Amino acid sequence: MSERDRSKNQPEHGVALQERQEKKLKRPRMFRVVLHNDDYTPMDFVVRLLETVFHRSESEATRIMLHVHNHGSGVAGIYTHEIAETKVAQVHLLARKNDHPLMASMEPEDDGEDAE
Ligand code: TYC
Repeated sequence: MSERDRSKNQPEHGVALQERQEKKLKRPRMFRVVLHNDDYTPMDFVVRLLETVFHRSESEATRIMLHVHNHGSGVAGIYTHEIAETKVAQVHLLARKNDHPLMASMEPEDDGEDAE
């Protein structure tokens, strides 16, 4: 049983309880930003994009690019809905500006809660 599950059954106190009850604090839903392979976008363009838009190190960026190249798609990063949307838009803008067909999409992360 996870720490989070255990803590559900235990009394909270002080500010934590008050915030949870009054402000309904919940973890935001998170979304994977997925890059898709194509035959034309240069590998070094994808690596630079992973470094600049997704703040990946050169070795992480290279690993992710090669994963996409070899498997068809791969996760560039995991963000809240608004940030994921912005990242997808940035990928498409940068790609089109440079005449590359690179595609990105977003998909919901499992929230880790059991089914009701
Ligand atoms: N397959 C591309 C090539 O061989 C490289 C590439 C990698 C393209 C990842 C898109 O999301 C991508 N030049």
